[in-house]
Amino acid sequence: MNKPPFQSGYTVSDRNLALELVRVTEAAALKSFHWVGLGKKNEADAAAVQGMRQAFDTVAISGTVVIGEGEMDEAPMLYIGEKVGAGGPEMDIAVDPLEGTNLVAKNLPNAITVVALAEKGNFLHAPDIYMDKIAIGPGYPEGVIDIDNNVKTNLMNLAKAKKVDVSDLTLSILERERHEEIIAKAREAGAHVKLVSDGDVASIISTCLPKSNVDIVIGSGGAPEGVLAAAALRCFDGQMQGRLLFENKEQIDRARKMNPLDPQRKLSLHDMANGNVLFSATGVTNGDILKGVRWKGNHVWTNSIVTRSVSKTIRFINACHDPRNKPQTTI
Ligand code: VTB
Ligand code: MG
Ligand code: MG
Repeated sequence: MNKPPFQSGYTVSDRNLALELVRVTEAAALKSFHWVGLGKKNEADAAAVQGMRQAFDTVAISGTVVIGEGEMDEAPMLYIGEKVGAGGPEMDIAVDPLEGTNLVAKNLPNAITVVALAEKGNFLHAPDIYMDKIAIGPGYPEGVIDIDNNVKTNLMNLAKAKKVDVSDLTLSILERERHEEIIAKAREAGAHVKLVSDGDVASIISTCLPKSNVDIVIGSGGAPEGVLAAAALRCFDGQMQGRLLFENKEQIDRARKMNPLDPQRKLSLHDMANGNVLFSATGVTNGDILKGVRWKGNHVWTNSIVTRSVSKTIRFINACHDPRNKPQTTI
């Protein structure tokens, strides 16, 4: 195992922790890309989890997974409550080792590996249920979007703030039956609709980057993915709101135990990811925000994005890896 760089380890505000985090998402991507297009989403996911888990062992932190692969009895690694890191300051960790397992299985765009860090107690403890989400990129006045407004109103307010017509806006949404009404209403209002089969974290990030035409993301997806997207948007200065979608009272009671505040309230970015936040993602398949893993001869290329809420610097990191030089636990 690598020695921690400092005796005391990293705190969330140490800027070089960002590079360590890139190694973690790279490690997950370098393991899972072997499964691209093989139709085996669980194997791809397991490989990503293994890569990510190993890479954490070399980082000088004491992390606790708060958004992870499930409960202790349902996930062998990176389960909620699991301790990761080589030792150091305590912090909370949110992971989706492979966001878009289907995308890898089918070799479709936008599969990414994702990690976010925050100081203890600063991530929403989101149960594995759905969350209603609405998100836009940076540069708009606060309050342009509201999860309680209908889709037409949100589109009109955004168009006004952007000084364009609704017909100049693109809304990205997961292609699901439950979204049929939103899709119809958005088209009725004149917006372009981009349907994606999976991966709303990448969609939400894409509202913040000039690499895509996506202006707004609306609709429900995984609640853990909502927290990860919120962590990203804290760093990119985007806007987002969420609301957990409970199916029964048992789920509500459970969420209430995990979080002190009313779990059914409208969630702001800061309700989901507060304080100092770090975010890193690496592309597995080519996508709107990142290139996927590519291999040429003995070299494997990765493309990652890493950012910190304190500086809001957005770094894209291209790396060329030579797997022959990498012992199992280091990337
Ligand atoms: C959501 C979305 C993810 O899977 O969790 C989705 O947030 C699952 O939704 O980005 P369904 O149950 O409707 O399929 C992703 O698309 C990929 O993990
Ligand atoms: Mg996952
Ligand atoms: Mg996911």
